[in-house]
Amino acid sequence: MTSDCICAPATAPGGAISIVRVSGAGCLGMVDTVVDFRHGSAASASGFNVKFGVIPDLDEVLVSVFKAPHSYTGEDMAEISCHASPYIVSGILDRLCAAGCRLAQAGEFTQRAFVAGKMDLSQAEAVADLIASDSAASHKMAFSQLRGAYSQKLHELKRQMTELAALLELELDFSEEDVEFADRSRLRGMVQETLLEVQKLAESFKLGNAFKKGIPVAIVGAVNSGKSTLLNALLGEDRAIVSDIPGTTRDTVEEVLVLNGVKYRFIDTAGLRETDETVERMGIERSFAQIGQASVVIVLLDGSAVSEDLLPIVAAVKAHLREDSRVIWVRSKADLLLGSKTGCFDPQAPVSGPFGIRNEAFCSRLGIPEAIELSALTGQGLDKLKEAISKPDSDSLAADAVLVTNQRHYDALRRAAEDLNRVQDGLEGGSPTDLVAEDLRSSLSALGEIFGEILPDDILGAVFSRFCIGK
Ligand SMILES: Nc1nc2c(ncn2[C@@H]2O[C@H](COP(=O)(O)OP(=O)(O)OP(=O)(O)O)[C@@H](O)[C@H]2O)c(=O)[nH]1
Ligand SMILES: [Mg+2]
Repeated sequence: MTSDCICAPATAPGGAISIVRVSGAGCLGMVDTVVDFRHGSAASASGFNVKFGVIPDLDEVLVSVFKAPHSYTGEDMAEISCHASPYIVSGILDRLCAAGCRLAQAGEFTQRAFVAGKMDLSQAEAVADLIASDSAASHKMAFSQLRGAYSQKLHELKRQMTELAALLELELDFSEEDVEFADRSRLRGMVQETLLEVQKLAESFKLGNAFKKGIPVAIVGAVNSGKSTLLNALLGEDRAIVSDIPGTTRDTVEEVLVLNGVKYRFIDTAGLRETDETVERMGIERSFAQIGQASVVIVLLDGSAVSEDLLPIVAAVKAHLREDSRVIWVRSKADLLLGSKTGCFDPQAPVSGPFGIRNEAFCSRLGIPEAIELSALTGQGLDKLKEAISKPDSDSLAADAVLVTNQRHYDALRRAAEDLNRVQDGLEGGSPTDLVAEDLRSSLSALGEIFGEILPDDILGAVFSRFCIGK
């Protein structure tokens, strides 16, 4: 274990109180040279202790003392709570350094906790994610990873694979006698089961990553269909330029919004229409690209337009949609619909004509399953739209499934799956047992990388450099 003592501010500038953290064997003696305690000393304190003290000519402080091994890093530690003046904080750090500490690097406290076996690497990464979490979804995923739900799932998979490896090794031991010791069909069943679980976990990265970074939602439709007005209504502010001139939005405009605890990246796009104008054409190409990339696509169809005129828009959107994206069809400008003062469609109104057509007829003419009637101007239908966007995501988040949120884990899981695939092929094709066992070992070590069991120092360094100083 590293024996030098490190110190760092653990709180960001601002606020009323700041905390300076110190860790390492002998650090409490260094704290004693900096702080005059009214009773006793930090070094002589036992277990966990909070002590009042004075730093001469600088500040009055409260020092929380944590004796090894019952601390975050597993080493002797102290947290000095002082008044939040940058002058005081740097003064304390100067004095601690003069007493023998050095300034900690980013993530060094958590790295020590990992080295001391206080947490595995995936839990250490969850600490950084927890600090960065900005929605109920990202917080929930980071917190459950920190509490070990994710590690438990991986340990279970590892246990299954170790069992497999043991069966294969057993066969290897008896190979000279030319006997197939393990029951190959049972082995195949176990590999298949484990492979499916590893693949499922790897696939969950798409959702987990989207929850963490914000699920992309594209707002698309013909020019003047009300896309920018809708973005502004969702945000509750005038973010995008709105005008009755068709082709107002030329480039994509992106804003983040949290709905039902889930973070979304709303992307307003250039309106779709035939044009020879080069810049507008480029904007429209970007709109098509967004349709292909977004997880959720809101298609605005001007409810006051002649529905047949919208057919090319529906066709163009469908042609660019990804198979796994969610489409929400919206009949916009619902306040303009005939027979409606409030914006609600009057069921007694005629079923044909540009303004009077009922929603069901509107949808069936366009060949779409259903459309939310919305007026971004009056707010009618806005809650229904928000619900349609966020309900499926908040439901899948509530399902308590273990989700992969980290690219490094995803890469390791994919490698583990590839190795297991080879194991499966090897068993099917009757490959020599030692080759199959080799692939199995390689898949086990890929899984072990997630916990940080076998990991080169440079990867460890890269993981911890994502942290802030003081964590
Ligand atoms: N009555 C009514 N008018 C609306 C509604 N939404 C937008 N408009 C009007 O429709 C016109 C076009 O609105 P925008 O939001 O700029 O439309 P857009 O789809 O972003 O248009 P482009 O950027 O040109 O593609 C503006 O005059 C808006 O005030 C609505 O719900 N009801
Ligand atoms: Mg616009």
